[in-house]
Amino acid sequence: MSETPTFTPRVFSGIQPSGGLTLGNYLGAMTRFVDWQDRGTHETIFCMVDLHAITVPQKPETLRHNTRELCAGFLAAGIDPERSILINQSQVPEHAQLAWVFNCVARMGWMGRMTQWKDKAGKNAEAASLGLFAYPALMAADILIYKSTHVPVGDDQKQHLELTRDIATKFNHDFGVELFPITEPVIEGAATRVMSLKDGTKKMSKSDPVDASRINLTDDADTIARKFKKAKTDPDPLPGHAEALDARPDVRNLVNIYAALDGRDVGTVLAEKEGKMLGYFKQELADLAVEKLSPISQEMSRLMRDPAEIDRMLARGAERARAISVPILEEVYDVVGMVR
Ligand code: AQP
Repeated sequence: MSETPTFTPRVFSGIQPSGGLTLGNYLGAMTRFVDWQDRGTHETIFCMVDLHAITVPQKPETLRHNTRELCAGFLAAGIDPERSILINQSQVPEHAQLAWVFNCVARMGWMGRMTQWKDKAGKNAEAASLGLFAYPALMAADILIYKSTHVPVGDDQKQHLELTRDIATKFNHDFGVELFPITEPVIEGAATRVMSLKDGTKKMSKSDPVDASRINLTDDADTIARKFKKAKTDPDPLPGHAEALDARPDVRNLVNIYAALDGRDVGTVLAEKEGKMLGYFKQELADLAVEKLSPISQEMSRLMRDPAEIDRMLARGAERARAISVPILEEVYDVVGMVR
């Protein structure tokens, strides 16, 4: 009997440069990435997934700008390009090469069931790009081209990670190997799903046409305060425990954001703030958000003054990433039967 292989403990995660970073990306993803890096138990690889961004139309100059700005966001939030590998996906071609192999492993039915595909393609699936449909196979390749063992993400990515596990399992089974690990999704923290400020049942999203629905990491203090002030809520005061927020999704969202920004759990926050009116709480929330986010946005603008330095950093990241991804792709090609 063959022994189960042990995989290098390795964390991978990515963010699309499809717009500016939101508070949802920051709390649901970025702060978790920094935790993993600082824990030092795993190799950490973080990626600007520019190939994912073009599954919907992007203006080339805007995409370049957003990729650099996202890189500045990673750095400003605390990702250290020495301790972590920081890359943009298109500079590591093995992602796309493995994605093709996975396109041939994944089944049409699996892809058709993805809620993100149904949401984004909507009723007009005929007009959506083939890339949007195949998106989860590329995401599986992003993760598995490094044989990543752990992937920290927001709650919305859960289904894509299950699909990544299905692809790894099917590949290993079809070829009688144990080449890929069955990656663990890591969805943790007080803000795994930050909701729109205008609709507490809808995810805060960088491509939402309504800017007031989200906090952008580049928003200034006045804008942050105004957006929280105008966030949808109800006239009741804050309750003393979390269950009482079950029927109040808009208020629950603001409390979750407060707890995540303050590094405390929702129960502790509510025990302290019970009975406060929402107008007052929104002001406190705005002050806390400005305190936490303005050093990040200031650092992002400083870094964006030297885009050539960002490009150099990304080229160096790609070199380090390829030292891992090239041998893994070769292993895959050998297993699949490619002559090389
Ligand atoms: N609202 C959110 N709450 C918590 N986590 C979130 N993430 C995104 N939105 C929230 C997490 O951020 C990481 C990167 O996501 P992404 O930007 O690559 O893709 P997305 O999930 O599709 O995010 P958007 O903002 O909705 O982008 P668009 O509008 O371009 O589709 C992931 O870990 C995600 O879970």
